[in-house]
Amino acid sequence: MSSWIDEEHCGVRYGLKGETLVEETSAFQQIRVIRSERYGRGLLLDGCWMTAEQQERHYHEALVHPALCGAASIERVLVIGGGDGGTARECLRHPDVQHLDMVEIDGRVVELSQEHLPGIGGSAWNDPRFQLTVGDGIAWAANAPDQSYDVVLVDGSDPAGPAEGLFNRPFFEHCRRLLRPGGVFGTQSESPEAFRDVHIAMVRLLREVFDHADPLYGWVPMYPSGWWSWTFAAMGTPRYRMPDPKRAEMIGEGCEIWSPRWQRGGMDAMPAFIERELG
Ligand code: SPD
Repeated sequence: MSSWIDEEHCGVRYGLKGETLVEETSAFQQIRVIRSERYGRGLLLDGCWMTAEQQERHYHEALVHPALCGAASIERVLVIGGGDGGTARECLRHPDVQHLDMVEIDGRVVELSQEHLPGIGGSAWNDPRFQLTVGDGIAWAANAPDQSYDVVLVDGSDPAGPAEGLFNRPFFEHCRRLLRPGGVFGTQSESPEAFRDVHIAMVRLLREVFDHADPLYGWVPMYPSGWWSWTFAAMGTPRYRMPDPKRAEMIGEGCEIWSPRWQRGGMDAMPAFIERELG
């Protein structure tokens, strides 16, 4: 039976009509898998929209390709979070990736995604380059050796519950330490409207920790306000601004949203109020 399934945020509801397929509480959070009329099957964590089959590309392509097309080398990639598999899937479309570590804290998110949303992770789950660790990504970042990755991507949820530690200085400093020269860091950086203060604080902090950090603006229609951002950071040169033409061509055909042109526009689309606040 269809009914409204909503995320409530600051007095506004963001909803899809559909039915709940699974609802359970893991050791970390409440997990809900739904089937919606408009966007296919979807996933909510602690009542917040994470993904849906017919909308996930807006999010995953935007998080992955600026980093993977920009970094000097992309042999070794680390994904923190990303339990639905969509970020890993997009990374592994790049043939130059030789090894991808994904560290997801909640094994139930992985299991339920594999069972109910198999198209999101797609072939990533069985890719020989893919190594899943169910564990704490913050501890992983703190303990991994210096310069052990070319790209570090953070695909977490909002800054509450298990994802809270993915938004602070010590974590970002470890991510910087993990990068090889020419490496790129990328993270989802919340909505410039619905999470305005969190978004601005994140960009400011990343600009303090790295030589360069720039947000990219796009849309994930089911997220609060629909207006979303991802922020990329690097030392030395802002390589994430300059997609390698060969890599871009290789993956471009299979992208629904991302293209070098879309990325340029999204990075130029910083609203005036944020430009002013960032100085
Ligand atoms: N408010 C939603 C933020 C969600 C970010 N992660 C989504 C997971 C998709 N792989």
